[in-house]
Amino acid sequence: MWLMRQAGRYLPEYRAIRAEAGDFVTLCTTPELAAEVTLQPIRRYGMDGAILFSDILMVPWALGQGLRFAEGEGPILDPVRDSAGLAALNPRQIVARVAPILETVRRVSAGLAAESPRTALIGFAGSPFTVACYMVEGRGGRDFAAARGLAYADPMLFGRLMRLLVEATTEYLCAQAEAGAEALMLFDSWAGLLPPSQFRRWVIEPTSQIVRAVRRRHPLVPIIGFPRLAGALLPEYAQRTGVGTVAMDTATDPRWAAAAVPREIALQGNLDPLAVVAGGAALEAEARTLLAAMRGRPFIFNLGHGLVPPTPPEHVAALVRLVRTG
Ligand code: 1CP
Repeated sequence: MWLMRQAGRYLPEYRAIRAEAGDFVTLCTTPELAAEVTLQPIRRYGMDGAILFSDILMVPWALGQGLRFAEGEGPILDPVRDSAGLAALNPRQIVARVAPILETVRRVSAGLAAESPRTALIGFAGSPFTVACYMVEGRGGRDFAAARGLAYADPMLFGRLMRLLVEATTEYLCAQAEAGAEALMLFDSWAGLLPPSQFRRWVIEPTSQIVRAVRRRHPLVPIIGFPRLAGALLPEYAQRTGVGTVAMDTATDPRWAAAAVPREIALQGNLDPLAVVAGGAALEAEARTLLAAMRGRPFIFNLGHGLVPPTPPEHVAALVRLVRTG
């Protein structure tokens, strides 16, 4: 068991370190602070997984794209929309530029060995499509029309951006494994915006390429894929990408997924983060229904999306107790 965004603004000890760091990119690139924030939820709850504290947008940052997080507005990037923008990105320097993040991985790895040796360290990256959404749009959003529009209007250019991201993401994930990450997760938060033909081309295909390339170098590191809002395409994603675990979003019926995804592939998910905000009987009922649906299968208890800032930390503690004791 672990929870997406288990480190973050709902924790007072996170807010204290965040204030000390000043801005979010500084927090992600200061190993001492990022390692501390990664370990905070482990100390509080004893989760089975510690997810590296970083962000999927650190790959565009490492490629040289301008990135900042405006207070209350989310990420702002200098949009990449033409070949000049693409040419300004430098995939060769990726491992050097992410050196502080790899140092965080080494520190967390040492910290877990000392404090919580049974907790697995999970490294991650965004999947190329979701990262491209932010790179082209230049900001967060709901429909990423500029990015999806570019994929139709100039598939050559969009394809070049995707190939660059496949290469950079592969190098980045392998470097995390070499620094001590024991499992890797690919977040494709906006995969569900695509119609099936585009989903196959921009989600399944690049994800399979990354999984194959990472496996060649790290055959034993488990890989979790999260194609959010994939809907009926979830089983196809599970079978064709080669991931060992598929993460279900909140909208997925876990009983359907248990029947549709082959048993050799583990499932992860998918409690509604708002049930954790509510707590009490509602939280307990949802958690029990999920556990019952997953009985007898390899399963990683998690949420269907990240914890939100209004979550009371004691509701997370109650959830951990319930999942542990059944
Ligand atoms: O302190 C703050 O104000 C920053 C809030 C925050 C946090 C805590 C951001 C900005 N990123 C993170 C950490 C983070 N992000 C982690 C590690 C911590 C953990 O899970 O415990 C991970 C794995 C992510 C991944 C991430 N970042 C995703 C994929 C998962 C998802 O939520 O769908 C995405 C889409 C992002 C982009 C991003 N980073 C931050 C924000 C506010 C956003 C969303 C922007 C938007 O689209 O509006």
